[in-house]
Amino acid sequence: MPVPTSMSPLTCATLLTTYTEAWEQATVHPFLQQCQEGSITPQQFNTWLVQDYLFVLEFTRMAARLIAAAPDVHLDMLLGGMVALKDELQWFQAKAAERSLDLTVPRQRTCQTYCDVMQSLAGQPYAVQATAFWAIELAYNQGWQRHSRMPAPYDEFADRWGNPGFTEYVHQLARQADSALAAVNGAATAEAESVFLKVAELERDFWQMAFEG
Ligand code: HMH
Repeated sequence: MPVPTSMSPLTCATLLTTYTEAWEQATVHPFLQQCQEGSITPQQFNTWLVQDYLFVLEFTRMAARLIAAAPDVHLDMLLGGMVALKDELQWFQAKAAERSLDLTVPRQRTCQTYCDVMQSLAGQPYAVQATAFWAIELAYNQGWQRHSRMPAPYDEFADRWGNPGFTEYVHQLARQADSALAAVNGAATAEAESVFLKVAELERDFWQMAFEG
């Protein structure tokens, strides 16, 4: 059932309690379970690594559009996120080099669909973009955290998105998304809700894509 919008504004917390099942599927997956068990194959892990790099390239452009649409008081947080993405892209390049992986490969279908969805948010109100941005970061924060501790070499990956600083960053993103959602009409609220569900579905599909190698 959709979140009732007439009584109170949509919030990030409400989305999580309304769509627990979809969120569970976005953040609990055999791919992550097998990283935790140490039984994921290099082929599976490397597929994830390369495709996620391609994802983060497009996510960086989504972050830029979010910044362009943001109110003044939200810029500081989002610029911090942008600095983290600069570091993350270089880190992905280093991890790929260690494994002799070619990053100039085509996007797989699920990665392509996810990138298309991120691009399609360009014309949406800031509140919708902010909700999607929070959901995307939360998916990795919770997905990696829920499968910690991981054995080497996966612990480095789990820590990147599961560490307390990143958790705090995701909380701040929720606060900013909530404040934007409090100021929009029903149509934008409905769009934010539908984008949240889309993100949940694509996160599940992305793990599945990597799992299939
Ligand atoms: C697929 N979702 C996916 N990749 C990521 N790196 C994140 C979320 C978080 O940044």
